[in-house]
Amino acid sequence: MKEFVTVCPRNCYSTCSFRVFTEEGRVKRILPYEGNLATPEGPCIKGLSYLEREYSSERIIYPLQRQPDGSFSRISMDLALDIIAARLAEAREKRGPHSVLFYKGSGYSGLSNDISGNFWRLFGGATTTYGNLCWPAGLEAVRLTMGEVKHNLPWDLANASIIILWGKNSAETNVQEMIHIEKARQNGAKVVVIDPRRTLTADKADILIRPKPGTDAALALAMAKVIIDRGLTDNEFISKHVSGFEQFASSLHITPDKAQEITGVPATAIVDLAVMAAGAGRLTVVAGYGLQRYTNGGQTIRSILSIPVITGMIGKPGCGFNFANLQSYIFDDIKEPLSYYPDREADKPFRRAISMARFGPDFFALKEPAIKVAWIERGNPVIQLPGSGEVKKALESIPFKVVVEQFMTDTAAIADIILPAKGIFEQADVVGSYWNPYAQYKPKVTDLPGEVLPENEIYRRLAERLKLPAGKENGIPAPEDYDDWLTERISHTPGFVREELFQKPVIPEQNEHPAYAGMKFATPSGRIELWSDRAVKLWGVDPLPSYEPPEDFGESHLPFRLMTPNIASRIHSQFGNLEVIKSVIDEPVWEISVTDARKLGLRSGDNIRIFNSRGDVTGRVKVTARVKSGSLVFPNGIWLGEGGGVNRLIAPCETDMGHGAAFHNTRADIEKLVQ
Ligand SMILES: Nc1nc2c(c(=O)[nH]1)N[C@H]1C(S)=C(S)[C@@H](COP(=O)(O)OP(=O)(O)OC[C@H]3O[C@@H](n4cnc5c(=O)[nH]c(N)nc54)[C@H](O)[C@@H]3O)O[C@H]1N2
Ligand SMILES: Nc1nc2c(c(=O)[nH]1)N[C@H]1C(S)=C(S)[C@@H](COP(=O)(O)OP(=O)(O)OC[C@H]3O[C@@H](n4cnc5c(=O)[nH]c(N)nc54)[C@H](O)[C@@H]3O)O[C@H]1N2
Ligand SMILES: [Mo]
Repeated sequence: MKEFVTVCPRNCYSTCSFRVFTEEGRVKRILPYEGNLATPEGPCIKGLSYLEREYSSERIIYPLQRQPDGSFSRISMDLALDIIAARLAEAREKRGPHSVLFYKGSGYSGLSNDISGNFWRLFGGATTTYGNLCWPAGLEAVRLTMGEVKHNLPWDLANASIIILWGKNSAETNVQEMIHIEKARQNGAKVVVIDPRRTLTADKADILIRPKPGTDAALALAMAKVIIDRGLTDNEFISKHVSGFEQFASSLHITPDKAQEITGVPATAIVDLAVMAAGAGRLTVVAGYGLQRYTNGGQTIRSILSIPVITGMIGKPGCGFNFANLQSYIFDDIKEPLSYYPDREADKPFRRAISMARFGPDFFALKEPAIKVAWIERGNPVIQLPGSGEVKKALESIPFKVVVEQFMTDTAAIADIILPAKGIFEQADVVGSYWNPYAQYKPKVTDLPGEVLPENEIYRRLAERLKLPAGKENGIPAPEDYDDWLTERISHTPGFVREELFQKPVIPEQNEHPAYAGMKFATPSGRIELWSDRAVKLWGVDPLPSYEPPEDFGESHLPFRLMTPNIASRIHSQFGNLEVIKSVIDEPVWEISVTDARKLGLRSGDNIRIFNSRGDVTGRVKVTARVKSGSLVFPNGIWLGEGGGVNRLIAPCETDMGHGAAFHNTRADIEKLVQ
């Protein structure tokens, strides 16, 4: 057997390294790779499932064309590309390049993703999306405050004396982090989870605090008030490195009693947690992404971040604020704040952009040119975007749609032509991460099956047909030039050497650990900014961290808040179709608290309809003590045919900063269906 070290390219914190063994060109075995200190125990069940995923009989490995009766038939790659090129040429000629929509999701991470952008620029531009479904409110909050978004190495958690997992469910979404949390516990650390749900992570914690969804800023600001009122701040750190502390301190009006009213957390617990955090010696706050998907999400992250800041827990081992570590996140330009802005200077001639979070309404508000061709890759917008009912209608209204996919997803199902997408083992790439500190090489391990082409070759062949100058020099390399292109691309990223990176995972030489140890903050003042003029200027929010109740979009009368978190067995809408995953999970259910179930006469297994002004879905109930009264919980990423489609209920609305999606603001009601 041949052995390779590779990496999982999914959009996941962990970005696990693992070893693969091939025999006769086929992957036979997957084992851990201990050389990556962040993920020494190897991948989770999803990583192991690549043995099935890549060879699944359901994988699309030939181009498919929609027939008049709605079914799909196999066509040759040449014919598929001829048809697509003709439609692209026609749209561009008649209405200009903005009549083509280029939509990319988060399904694959790697430097090769650049190539798509290179093609569309060469094409003359396209209509694209701005913002991001995932994390931008939090990224922007950290950037406003600290200047950059980074944190200590994952295994440094073992040095903390208190870890607060604030709205992060590591046991499901960053399984590898639990290794380091467990080490910390063995070293005597206390682990606190703050989550409205009792998660699998909470099961491993010492303390669970359950605020009402969307109220964490009130909790954090009350804690900051306790810390300041009791003189538990690090005054030397503040005077050297923090700006806006005086204004921040005098703005704090949420007392623990008031916070109890807002959050539902007992005032005594708030005081205890504040005193414990400030006295920890080494406090690491690990904030997740769920709690910033609210209309107050950015301000919530700024409020939580104020706690390690005023206690001086920055730039030291075992300390810090872990939201994202972009020090090895080398595969796109997300470090560049301007990339969030729809009118980004460099892109102006090329693109017209609509908000990802408001895709449906923005799409229907587009003026000339109307969208005539859509190109969708790496994403499943038909079920993953908020307001997905309208999104589906919008996409269906486009006369010609190309989807580059591995499986017959709900988005692929509305395509006119599906082009098969490459698998994880079939092309070399370099994968960064927002948690794992290593940049990692992903070697080509097996050949492409059927007529699958990697995106660079799809684009190169299309460029040829459109008489566009593709080639390595224009960032669309032919297969034989691809490795050179990759090497060249890496050489643009400081801190990486090809030879080293192609051999083993590499921590970039400029990786700062502990993060901010040099006490340099790339903010306008060069200090940590509790007061931020940019927050006002860019986003129109309060210059200081503050609490605004989450919006209810005129539906405060609906009794339930909808929570749609991620689960261990999937990455969003991926993996759930595999037999190995199906064999270990139950059907998705709507979790409801015991109190609410009693009130409504519901028992586990009952069928319900969940509805609000945007639509309805039906599903089965599970009554559980893990959910708070007033919450309804259903995972995101479930396919329509499996009873998913929860995003139909969700308002297409942006977060307060960063152009994120405020998924969790949604309210809904339920009714029991007669069995
Ligand atoms: N297995 C698996 N791993 C994944 C993913 C996956 O789909 N599956 N997705 C990857 C991606 S793209 C992302 S973005 C990350 C996301 O992973 P996380 O950062 O963990 O985010 P979520 O699962 O969205 O939410 C985390 C927790 O926030 C809680 N929460 C929701 N609202 C609030 C609130 O108002 N206050 C508080 N305190 N907590 C709240 C939820 O109950 C949930 O338990 O995971 C990555 N890793
Ligand atoms: N209600 C609700 N909705 C949510 C969220 C939530 O918390 N609640 N979370 C949001 C978040 S954080 C995220 S990140 C998004 C994720 O939503 P998306 O970005 O749409 O990601 P996935 O659902 O993972 O779908 C990615 C698709 O890419 C395909 N793919 C994989 N590899 C390749 C490749 O190499 N090439 C091509 N062309 N395709 C490939 C996969 O087969 C898969 O169908 O969902 C968001 N939606
Ligand atoms: Mo995400």
